[in-house]
Amino acid sequence: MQGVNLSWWFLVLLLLWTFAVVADSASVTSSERGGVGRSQRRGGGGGAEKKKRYHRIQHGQCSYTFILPELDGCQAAGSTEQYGSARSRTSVVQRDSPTMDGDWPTQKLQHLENTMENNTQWLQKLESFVQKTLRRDVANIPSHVVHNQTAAMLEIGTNLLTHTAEQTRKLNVVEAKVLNHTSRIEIQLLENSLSTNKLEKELLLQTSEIGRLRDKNSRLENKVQKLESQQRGELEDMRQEKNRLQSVVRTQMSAIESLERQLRVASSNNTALQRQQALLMESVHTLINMVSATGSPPRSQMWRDCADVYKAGHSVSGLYHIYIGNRTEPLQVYCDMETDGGGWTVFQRRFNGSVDFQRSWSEYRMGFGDVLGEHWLGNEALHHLTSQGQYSLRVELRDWEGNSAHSQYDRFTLGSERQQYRLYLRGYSGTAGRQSSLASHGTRFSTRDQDNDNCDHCKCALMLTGGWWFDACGFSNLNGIYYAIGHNIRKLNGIKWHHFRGPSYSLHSTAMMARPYDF
Ligand SMILES: [Ca+2]
Repeated sequence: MQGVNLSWWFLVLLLLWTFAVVADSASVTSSERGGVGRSQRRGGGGGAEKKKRYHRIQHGQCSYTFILPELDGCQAAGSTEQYGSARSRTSVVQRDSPTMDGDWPTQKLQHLENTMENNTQWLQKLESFVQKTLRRDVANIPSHVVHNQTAAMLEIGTNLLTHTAEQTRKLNVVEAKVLNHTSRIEIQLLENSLSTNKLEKELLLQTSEIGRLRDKNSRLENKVQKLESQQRGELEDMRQEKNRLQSVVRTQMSAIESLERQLRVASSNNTALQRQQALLMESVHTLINMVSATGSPPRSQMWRDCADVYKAGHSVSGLYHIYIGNRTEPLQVYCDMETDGGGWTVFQRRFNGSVDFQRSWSEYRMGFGDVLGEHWLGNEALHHLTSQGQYSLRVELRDWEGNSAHSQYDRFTLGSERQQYRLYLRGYSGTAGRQSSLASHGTRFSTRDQDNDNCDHCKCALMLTGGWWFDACGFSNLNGIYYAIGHNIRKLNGIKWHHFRGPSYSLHSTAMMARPYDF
């Protein structure tokens, strides 16, 4: 009986030790989840009790308490706990959280598998030992003791199996988690490598783009530098050109000033010559008076105009002497004895441009030119002629194409010099336009030195040249500049009769003549 008891106790001790090892393995898994070790064999979780393990067995009326030392090498430190078996086999198990070492799940699994295998071997050994011991001692053991021990053993075995199944389930869960985690990490790694590739490609693209932009920038800088140098050159050229033009302008200005000085001298000379001419004319008139006083013709031959000459039997056009206004001195005139019945006293003729009609007031008053050629009889003589009675006016015109036309006025009177030789006309007819090109309402005579026109802000005699009855400035000027053929178009200051050939056509020949209205 004593031998049976000793064997039994030995068996219980072995079972408890095995159970402690299995409980350690279980606590590894439990601690992985952050939980507190829940081994039912542990007699509480106090700090001091961690060094020792208490196991209590009830056997009939007696209870037995076993105190087992903690296994060597079991330490808890930080995130890692080390567990040692009875054979000092150690392994490292890491927590579920991701760590730097990728092999820890494999190691942990290996460790757990090894532990389970050891446990299984120990269980098998225990079973065989128990069977042997039981067989040897079973005859000596009372049947109720055997029953009790067998029940306790079965209970322990069942607990061990349950625990093993639980461990296996947990192992599966851990394995699945590890696999999930690994695949997640792999996927993440793959994604990371993909995005890294993408970023590298983008980086390459950006680098090439930056290089391209740098090239472009350098090209543009070169271009800008070229343009700047070109502009500098052009600016320099323009500056030189400007200086040259300024010097030319200065030269021109000095030339103009000297010309103006010469012009002033020439005009003063001209005035002196005019004075000399007037003196000579007075001398000539005095001589004519003296001659006529000595030998004046008979009263019957003192014709007042060319109509009288015509009536006296002279029907050939030419130079005749007439005595206007009972004057004693004769006046040489050209008589037209052919046009419209003859008897016309001509006071203006132009046909070749041989005489300059750009004359002063006094010259137009006294008359100028050659009586047989181009001439102006004189405003004073004309005033006296038209004051003798009722006179008509006829204007003969011819253009450069050989066309002739005329304008005729039934009534023609010229005022005195005090009236600025005002022109009065009435009764227009003729072929040189359906209306008169001469103003008929008392237009005054103007020359370059006497502005009597109706233009308030201009001098028609200066613009259109010659002496004439300028209105403002009117439709005619037969005393303008004589332009030769080919130069007579688009000339506003030529010999103009607006209603015959327009405002800018300069005519070939003209004649103005007077004749008594009742001729
Ligand atoms: Ca004026």
